[in-house]
Amino acid sequence: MTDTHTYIDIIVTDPAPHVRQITMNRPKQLNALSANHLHEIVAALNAAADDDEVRAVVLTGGEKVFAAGADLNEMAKRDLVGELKSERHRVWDSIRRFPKPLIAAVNGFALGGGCELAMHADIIIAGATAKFGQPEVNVGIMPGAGGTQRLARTVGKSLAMRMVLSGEMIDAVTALRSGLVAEVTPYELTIERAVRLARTIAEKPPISVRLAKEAVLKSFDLTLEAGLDFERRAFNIILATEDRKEGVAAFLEKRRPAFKGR
Ligand code: CO8
Repeated sequence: MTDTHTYIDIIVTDPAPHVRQITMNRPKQLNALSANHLHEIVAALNAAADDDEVRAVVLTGGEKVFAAGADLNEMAKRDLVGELKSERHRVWDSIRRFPKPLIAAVNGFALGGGCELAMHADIIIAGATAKFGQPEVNVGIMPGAGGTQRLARTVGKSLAMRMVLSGEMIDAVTALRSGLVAEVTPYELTIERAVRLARTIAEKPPISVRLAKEAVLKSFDLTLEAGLDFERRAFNIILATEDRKEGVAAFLEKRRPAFKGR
């Protein structure tokens, strides 16, 4: 089933079997994340979550920019009272809770909220031109969508501090070395590689993938003991699936498995 919503700021396509692609498309504003833009991304993710045909999602932007952060025209109007009443955090929570594999394919700038959005993905594939940064201090604010927490957990304290306190950007090679991204590709191949990876993941048993994603994410929140406990329970749940029987049987019978997602 394709996504039948009408969008203004994003383009939704199905580039491969079981793979959905969400392309941010506000080129004049460098994909700045306005409230509508973020709502559309969440609507598309919700549609992908509800669609059994979709097993992995690629989120990408343009050639020169993934996303240049919060929309600074909207930011100019934000104040404390408005922020306290705002439901904005729910938008980010929805992205955080997206249950299927989410791959960010990043070319060009991923700045501020754009870098934070990329970090909400499970895997980041970066084009060689990618630049990541948390430049909020340059405009008198600080990261507000998880940048301080996710960056420190991902690249370590020193590099996170450098980026958050100075606003300096890092290039794709530094992002790879620091573990922010999984792979660097020539920029013209970034989306193709991300879709291929999504396709590989989409061929795996969906329940295994879903619980494995959840288990890896738990490692950011839980103690090792609690995380191992979660993993053990998730593993036991998977033992009850038809796909587990099919996977092992196919291996022993030397054929390709046909996973059904149950
Ligand atoms: N918001 C609104 N418009 C923007 C933004 C933005 N974040 N970034 C660029 N634009 C607009 C520019 O105003 C310009 O518009 P116009 O053509 O009408 O003058 C157009 O996009 C092109 O921009 P530039 O001319 O500046 O393009 P350059 O190629 O020279 O520079 C840069 C590209 C380096 C990306 C530069 O545009 C830049 O530094 N942008 C701002 C980046 C930034 O500071 N981002 C952080 C914003 S704060 C934030 O993200 C806080 C997150 C908090 C929670 C998340 C909420 C979503």
